[in-house]
Amino acid sequence: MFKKILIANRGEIALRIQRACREMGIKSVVVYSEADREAKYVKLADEAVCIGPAPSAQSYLHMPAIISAAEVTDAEAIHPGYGFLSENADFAERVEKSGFTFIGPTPESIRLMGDKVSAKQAMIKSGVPCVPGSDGALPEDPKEIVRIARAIGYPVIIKAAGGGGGRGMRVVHTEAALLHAVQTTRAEAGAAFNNPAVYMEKFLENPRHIEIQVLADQHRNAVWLGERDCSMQRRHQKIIEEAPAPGIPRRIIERIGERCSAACKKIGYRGAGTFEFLYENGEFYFIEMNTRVQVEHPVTELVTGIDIVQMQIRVAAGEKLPFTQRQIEMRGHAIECRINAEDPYTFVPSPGRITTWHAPGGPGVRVDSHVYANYFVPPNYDSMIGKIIVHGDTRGQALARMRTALSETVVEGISTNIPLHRELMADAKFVEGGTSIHYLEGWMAERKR
Ligand code: MV4
Repeated sequence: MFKKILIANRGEIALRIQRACREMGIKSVVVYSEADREAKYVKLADEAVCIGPAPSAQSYLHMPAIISAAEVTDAEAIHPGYGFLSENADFAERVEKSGFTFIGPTPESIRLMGDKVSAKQAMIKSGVPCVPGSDGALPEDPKEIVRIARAIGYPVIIKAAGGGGGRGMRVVHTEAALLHAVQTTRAEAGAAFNNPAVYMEKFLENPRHIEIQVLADQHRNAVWLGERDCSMQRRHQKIIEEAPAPGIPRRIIERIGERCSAACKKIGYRGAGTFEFLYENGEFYFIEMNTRVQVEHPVTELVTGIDIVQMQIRVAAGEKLPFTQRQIEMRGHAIECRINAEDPYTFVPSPGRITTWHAPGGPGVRVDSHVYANYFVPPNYDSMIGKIIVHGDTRGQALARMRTALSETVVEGISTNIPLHRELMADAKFVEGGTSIHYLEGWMAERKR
């Protein structure tokens, strides 16, 4: 096992990874920008290295600074967390070429999944059901494009191969709008991702976003750890996640979970990963794979009892997964609310000094946060200041625990979205379960302040 790991990230996930290291007897080095000097995880780390000024391009995205920090501190491995460089194949490659272990998949896997066209082709080959669409990237020939769209049937969606997470897509409802949409998406994709390739899918009008968590080791073992329902989102920012997904029959989930673990074996995947699906009318359709630990991983940890971050570290060190699929049991229900420093009505970020911070507690309540009273939320990064995650025997108990937890939470000095979460935990449709990806935006349009 590693003796020392460098954590190439900030915020709550830097603290989360540090806690995993500490429990495993591994020393941790954190890197931080000048804006994060007073962050708790910087104070708590065994070692801390300042890697540059506040703008992430000059700090958390600056590969040479991070690799130098690993060199001067004698770290053996680098954990990228989520965001920043976590899904950057070039970074993974440079980490490994510099003699460190990248805690994550191989650069080849990251590259395969980073290109959404090659990802989808790999999934089709591996038996994972995908959204019906073009066979690979769209050709240049306009006649061919029209023919493909007719075969799929309108509405269709044009997506950039280099996009993902909601970037670089365009819905097309009629043939009259098709070619212009393809052209525009191509141009934007070329500029944004340096890759003009686009592909086409049937546009699913009212799906849910369900994802499957997987873990794989370097010995061809792979398991799936259940699903998460991440449909409560606004502008591709998830705000509530839960496990299991309400109302989906277990046999359907099991069938798709088995397909995901089989695909991991087939492509030689290692580490933690997430298969993202759209779920509509009882069917799962693969859209993308994330090759990192995700913000919402704790809901899976609470229902499985498995520490996903520790598992990432163990499999990166070459250990075998310490359990088989049959030994994984899902228990109860977990819900996560992301706490953002933002106006609860306008969603405008609200950085600044936190004057009061009272975190909730009690049975089945977990708080993953790096902030504290008198902490200054810097304006330079995303606005998430923590997550409240609850677990209960049933979804009803988890909801009740979340309501209590939210009622106990006090944050002063900045605005947060806690009032929004309080309203949503009382919303009849959310409480019923099974809302689609469009529910939150519709709810907000109707909402009264
Ligand atoms: C789709 C879709 C409908 N049909 N693909 C958005 C993010 C990216 N991961 C894929 N996305 C979508 N792809 C087809 N064929 C609708 C979305 C989508 C979405 C997906 C997941 C979560 C939130 C979303 C919000 C709007 C659109």
